[in-house]
Amino acid sequence: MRATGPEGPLAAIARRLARAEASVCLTGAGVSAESGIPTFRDAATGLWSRFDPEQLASVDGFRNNPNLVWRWYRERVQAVQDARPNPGHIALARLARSLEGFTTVTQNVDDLHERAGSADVVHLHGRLTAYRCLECGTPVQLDLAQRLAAEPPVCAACAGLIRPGVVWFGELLDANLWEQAYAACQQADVMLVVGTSGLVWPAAELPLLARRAGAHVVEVNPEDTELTGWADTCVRGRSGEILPLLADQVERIVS
Ligand code: BV8
Ligand code: ZN
Repeated sequence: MRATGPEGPLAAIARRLARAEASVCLTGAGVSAESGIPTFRDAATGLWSRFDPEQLASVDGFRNNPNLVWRWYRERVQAVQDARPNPGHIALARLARSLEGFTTVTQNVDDLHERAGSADVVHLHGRLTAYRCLECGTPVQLDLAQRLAAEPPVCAACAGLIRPGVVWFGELLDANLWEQAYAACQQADVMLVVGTSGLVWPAAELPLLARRAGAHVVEVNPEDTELTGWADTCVRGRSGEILPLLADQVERIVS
């Protein structure tokens, strides 16, 4: 079912969520867009608009030009530092408090879900706050000054370069996190898919898995995406506008 305005299907989605035994939300860069964090594919401001993802978000890219890749991440660390959770992040934390068995899975590496109050967020693609040695894998804690340094620090144990703890293209996702996300989608009665173009695999497979396991899949996005075909309901609009309305409706039912 497609809907143009947010007021249409939200009551029906809220009722589904309220009676669901388990529900899951998959978010992408779009949920952080209204916090001022550029998405990847927005032509004008998109992070990729100036660079090729393989050139930046990959081991080879980092090995070939560590300072360029480090500075790209430094830009994002600063942007996230300056950003605040938007009403969309806050609404997802509200839903998690109102509903039994609500799991938040994100492709984002920022911590805006956590800063909005979401707990146990499954970060499929890692986090900007985690760092480790490219060579020996030793995890390192970096303070903000170190994360904003002009060049990557080096490992105390082996003098290898320190890299961001994110999943780069061509790298495997953490098996445990993938298992958590997979299980949440298999068990979900309702799946919200918010702010993702559905272009990056295997995360893009999750809505399909949920649907095949019987979930009602809801897409929240201003435009059609690769995942629109798998959605039962499409709510066209910005997450910062739609999700608070949905959380209001759910809170009215469950309170
Ligand atoms: C892997 C961390 C096994 C780093 C990221 C199968 C088919 C095709 C390709 C592959 C495949 N399997 C593997 C691949 C290769 C690759 C891949 O998928 N490539 C793509 C480009 C085709 N996948 C991998 O390499 C994965 N690893 O599969 O391992 C393996 C191992 C070896 C060899 C083969 C396989 C690892 C992928 C992880 C990459 N790391 N991030 C970093 O962040 O720098 S991906 C990165 O891009 C993000 O994490 C995110 O996942 C993705 C961006 O996607 P979105 O979040 O959707 O953002 P986007 O800008 O695209 O869209 C924004 C959306 O928001 C839009 O729809 C827009 O309309 C909407 N929006 C805008 N404003 C709002 C809004 N929505 C709501 N409200 C708003 N206000
Ligand atoms: Zn090392």
